[in-house]
This record gives sequence, C-alpha cells and structure tokens, in this order.
Amino acid sequence: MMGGPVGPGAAALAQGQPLRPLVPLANAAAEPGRFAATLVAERASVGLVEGRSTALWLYNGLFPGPLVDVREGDRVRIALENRLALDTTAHWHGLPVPPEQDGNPMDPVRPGATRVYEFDIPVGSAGTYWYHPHAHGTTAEQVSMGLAAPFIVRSAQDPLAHVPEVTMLVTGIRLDANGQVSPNSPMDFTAGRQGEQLLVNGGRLPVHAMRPGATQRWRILNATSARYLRLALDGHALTLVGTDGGLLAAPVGPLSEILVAPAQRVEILVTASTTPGARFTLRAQRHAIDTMGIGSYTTEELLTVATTTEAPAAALALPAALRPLADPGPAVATKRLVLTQSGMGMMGGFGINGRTFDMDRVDLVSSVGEVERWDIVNDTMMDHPIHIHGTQFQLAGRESRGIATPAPWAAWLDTVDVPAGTTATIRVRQDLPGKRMVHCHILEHEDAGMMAVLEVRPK
Ligand SMILES: [Cu+2]
Repeated sequence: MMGGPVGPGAAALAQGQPLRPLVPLANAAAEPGRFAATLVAERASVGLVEGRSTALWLYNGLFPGPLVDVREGDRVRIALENRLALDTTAHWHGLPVPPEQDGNPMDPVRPGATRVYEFDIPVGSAGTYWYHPHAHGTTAEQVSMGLAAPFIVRSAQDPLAHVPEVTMLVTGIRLDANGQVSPNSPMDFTAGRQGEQLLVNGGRLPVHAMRPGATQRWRILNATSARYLRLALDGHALTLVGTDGGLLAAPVGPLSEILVAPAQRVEILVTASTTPGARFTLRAQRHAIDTMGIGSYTTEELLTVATTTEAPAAALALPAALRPLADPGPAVATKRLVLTQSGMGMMGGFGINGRTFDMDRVDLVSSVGEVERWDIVNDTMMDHPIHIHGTQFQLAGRESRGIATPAPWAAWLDTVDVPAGTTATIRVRQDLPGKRMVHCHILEHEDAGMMAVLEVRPK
C-alpha cells in the first residue's frame, strides 16, 4: 500500500493541513544590495504529534528553518550563533562561496560561539540552494533533528518571473513511540536513514490548493538524509525548468516523473487540471538504491493538490527558451574517483579511492579555473549522490556494463546520482582557491567516511 514506512510503535504525525509557506529570514541590512541576518541554532520543541511535543534542533526556532531569499549581486552577512551542545557549521549548499566561508568541518562553530559568514552572490547564480550543518561526524544527526532550510537566489532577468511560485522543502522525520526523533542505527549507517516519514514544509501530506488550469513554478528541495524522490503527480505531466544551479536552457517536458536524489533541487512547472474540486496526489514512488535488499523502499504520498471550485485560469504564456547554458569547454585534466565500501554500519568503511575521510589529509588537487573531467566510479552495491562543494558542474553521461548513456539535457548540478555499478562522467571547474569537500550526500555515508578533501590551488 501507499502509506509511509511507519514502524510499529511510532507516534502518528498530524496530516492533511494546508501547505505552510516557508518563513523568510528577515533582512536587517539598511542599504540595498546587502543581506544581513542572524541564525541561532538551538533546541526547540514542536507539536507534531497529538498530545506531545517533539524535541528538535532548529534555526531560529522554526521548523523548517527560515528561507533566505536574496538577489544576484547581493553581499550576504549571516551570523550563526551555536546554542547547541555540539559543534556545528552552516554550509551554503551549492553556492560558489569562498571555502573559508562555506562551513567546512575544519571550521567548527563551538557550543556557545558565534561565527559570521560573509560572501557575495555572483551574477549568473540564480537558483534554488539550501543550508545545513556540516560538522565532523554529526551532519546526519543534526539534519535529522531539523537543521535544514532553503536559500533562493533571484535574477533581475528571470524569464519565469510572471509565474506564481511555491517552494517545497522535503525533509524526513522518524519518531519513536514517545514522539521523539530516533537516533541512527547501524542499519541507517549502511543503507542510509531508513523508515522516515516525508514532510513538505514541515507538514505531513499537506494540501496545496490550486485554481483549475493555473500554472505554478514549484521549487522542490530534497533535504532528506537518504531518500531518493521519484516524483510523480497523479493525472498531471511535469515540465522541468531548473536543477541545482538554476534554470535549464529550455523547458523539458512533458515528463511523467522526475528523480530528485538527496540534496538535489528541481524547478518544475505544473499546470493544474481544469477539473474543479478534484484531488491529486504528489508521490515519491518506490526507488530502491541498494542491490543487497536491505533498505525499506516504498511509494510514499508527499502532498495533495486540491483544485478549487473557481473557473479555470487562463493559460500563461511560457517562454520556449529560458537562458543560455554555457558549455564548460574541453577538460584540461582528468580525475578518477572510485566509491568504495568495505563493511557495514558506522564502521562500514565507506570511502573514496579506498580511503575514509580525514580532514587533515588532501586527497585531490585541482587548479583554479581549470575544467576537469571526473569519472566517478561506483564500485559498491548502493547508489550514491555525490556532492562537490563550491561550484556547479555538468553531467556528460553515465556508463554501466559497457552501455553509455549521455546526459539527456545540459544542466547545472552540484550533486550527481551515481548508481551502483555505474560510472558518471562530469565536467567541473573550481574558481576559488582553498579546500573543498567532495562527498556522498547520503548523510550517514558522509559521516561514515565517504568524503574527500579537494585542494584548489591558485594558478
Ligand atoms: Cu552514499
């Protein structure tokens, strides 16, 4: 059946409430072109389950955390105050911020300390990003406790600016019988966190009302630890217009489903059915990511689209082209990264090129401004979404058992799915010197060591 993977004894989440809008992080800067704010990472309690409060770790007490909404060209200054009992950081996932401002595990914010992050938002970087902790060994725990939030960058020339917009942050939560978040088990550290219920903007199976025939732009973020979202909306086709790093060159569709790996984002256009008073379900369809038969993979309902009883909306004029998408150009260097696994659990020996993460070691070296071809080889029995900090790259194609599949369309990505037994080939360039993280974004795999340090050297 369709229901979520709720184990026996798990507290039941309230469901079916209207989709909540995300709360924007207020801009305290007086001058135009500046964004200034404070994030406080703190313990908080939230009412998710009848008669109980659930202890979470949140930014500014909000579940999910506040939406940062800025423009290309802005100077951003965000102070992170750590009121938790462990080290944390704020990692600006997908944004081209300098390494020392990117919340790497080498730069922990200690309990009680405040760290100011300051960076510019370059022109051309409009897109849907997010922020979350990246502390050594505890990223999975901190995200599972609620620390994740969206970060949107807008362009002054947005060809879809006239399309009404909705942001949907998908997170997972797993509660015990007392309504508290259950810790990761050895199985979670092997297969990725299992048995979570999916939430959209903090609500379980929320209802999103749309006028019949209306077109909307949905920004969907996969902020789960390990859940691949193979999205499909009953009775509707989807049009893909953007990925991790912003808009595609042109809309792609109609598509019956779209796969969004952990940490990835998509922008899609959805035109609601012209049938008034109807209900349609957005689902994350079953998608197994291990060949060992150990994960618990089911189809799960995410959200209900309910058409109103209004007269159908007039069709919106949609552009045939969105923006130029530059080719990265020829590679001047190559790298081969082999994803490896030598055991199970936290001691699972997840690694890259046979080595588990050591923040004091440099694993890979690149030069500023040089396009490189990376062959990412998955030698394990699980799919891994591989994330590179500080830049956007393009997938050239994948190869499995001698069959090559070119990327179906050009897109900017910061996270690429590398299925078991597959090699993904990307073209990537880093424009700022310093140390960058390269890792699996199944957060339990990251914490178990599937992460490398890339040192980008000035030319
Ligand atoms: Cu992984």
